[in-house]
Amino acid sequence: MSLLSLYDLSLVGRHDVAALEVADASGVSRTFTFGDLEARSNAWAHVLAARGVVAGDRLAFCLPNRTAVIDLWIAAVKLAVILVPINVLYRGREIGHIVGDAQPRAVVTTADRLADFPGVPAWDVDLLEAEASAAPVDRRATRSDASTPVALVYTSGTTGVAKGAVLTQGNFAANALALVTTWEITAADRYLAALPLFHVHGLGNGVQCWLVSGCHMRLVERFEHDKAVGWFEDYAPTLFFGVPTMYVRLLETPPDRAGAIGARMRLFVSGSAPLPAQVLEAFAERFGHVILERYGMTETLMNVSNPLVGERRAGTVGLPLPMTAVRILDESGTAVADGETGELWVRGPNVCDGYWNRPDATAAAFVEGWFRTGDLGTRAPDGYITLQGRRSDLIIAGGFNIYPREIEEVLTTLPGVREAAVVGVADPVRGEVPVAYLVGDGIDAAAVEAALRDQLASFKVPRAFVCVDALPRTALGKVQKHLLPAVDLRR
Ligand code: MCA
Ligand code: AMP
Repeated sequence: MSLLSLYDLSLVGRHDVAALEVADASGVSRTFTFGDLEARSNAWAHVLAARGVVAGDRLAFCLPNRTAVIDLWIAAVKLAVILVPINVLYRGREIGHIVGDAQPRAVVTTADRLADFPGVPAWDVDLLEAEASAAPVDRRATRSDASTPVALVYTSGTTGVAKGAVLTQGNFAANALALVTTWEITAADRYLAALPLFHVHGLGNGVQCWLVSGCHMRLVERFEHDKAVGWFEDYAPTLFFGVPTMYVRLLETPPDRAGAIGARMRLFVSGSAPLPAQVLEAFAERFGHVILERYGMTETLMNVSNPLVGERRAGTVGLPLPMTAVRILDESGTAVADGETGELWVRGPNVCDGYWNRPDATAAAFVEGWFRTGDLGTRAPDGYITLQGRRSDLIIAGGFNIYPREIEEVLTTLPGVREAAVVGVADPVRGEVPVAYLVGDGIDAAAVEAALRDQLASFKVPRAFVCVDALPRTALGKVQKHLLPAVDLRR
């Protein structure tokens, strides 16, 4: 429980200050002050209320990064509405699950995707924007506090079924205050926002640190590795948050240009997936900055971070953030000794209250106020925490999470496929990519791939399909994925 609500923190007293620059798809740049954003979000609040949206309603969005996501977010805070972000890469099956579970009042999306949300009203974002441009701009606010839910963010469980983490205004406020303090983000910073706003890395860390610090933000529609260097040169950011894949891509920058970018930067932060030590080292060599790695989860926002001042230790995620407590426990719930591996349990005002509609999953994940992360780690005698993998077989590709079980379930519905096992294979750019092993008769790999592309987000489609006679199993029938034949995925 936190004493702070997001509503109290955002947009206070900086109305004349330049806040945001957004390049639309045609490359035309628009700029806004915090006062503009206050007025725009008020107008959006009027528009949504006129369409019947009330406090406590869920309202989904499936949008690339654009100003409307910011307007929607601030308007949702003002109306005490619960936003449900949907990954733009999701397809029918993934969308159907989220919409069925969250029961949103509507989904805000682009005109080309209006037909992708059966059973729920789909609202064209351009129409809403046009309505907002003619709406009143006086503040229309519903009383809310730290305990008011503001986002329902779906994250896959070990069962392959995504669960909605109910995140409150207090969770986001506490997270932003911890990060702004720890990473010393001030109004003088310039933040280049290239992370998708449908995940908490971009939304919780990026947008909230921007609003709370009052710094300047440039929002791009999505990270495009062939344009990224140009953005750094043109915008001259001081702050960048990314996933390891983005840093791997940035290593392609010629040394002289990388050096010039590094000279103007203050801080590069990485998270969402492990940052390989050699990437950290190569990046330091090229850009003159040691990337600051931190660790978080959708359910908890950020938990642990390397320090701004002091050693940023390669391969570790650093020390618990202010207000967050971390315990490392063995299977029996006893604290392990320094250097021993155990599961990370966390507690703090950043941690969500539970899962939407899932009292069973909530009860399993929360024990006496502590959240069981499912991540395994060790603590060094000086406090630095190193992640050592997970209790489940989560695959992280480019910072997007993939649960093998979900892909295996789809695979076994396809003609000829009797059994399937999906594993993560190391990839130099994405970190890991999925590979499928199939048992069956007359399997047509191209048809299997096409069927998966139709049903699942593109990053979940296995990079290779390997037919095997049988899956290696234990005496109890559990698939021994580590015994599957290796596959060479050289690019
Ligand atoms: C990727 N693609 C996208 C997007 N991102 N399409 C639309 N919008 C996007 N935002 C698609 C591409 O069309 C392409 O599809 C494929 O993904 C790879 O694209 P490519 O340009 O080759 O990208 P890349 O250079 O490999 O980089 C991928 C990426 C992306 C931009 C790094 O993976 C990404 O945005 N990752 C961030 C994920 C994230 O924010 N995670 C945070 C989760 P096709 O395959 O069909 O060609 S929150 C979390 O984990 C916790 C809380 C934490 O700790 O942060
Ligand atoms: P999500 O379900 O998208 O919130 O992903 C959260 C998971 O990403 C965590 O439980 C970790 O397994 C992983 N993760 C986040 N940050 C890091 C990091 N710095 N290093 C390794 N894994 C990470």
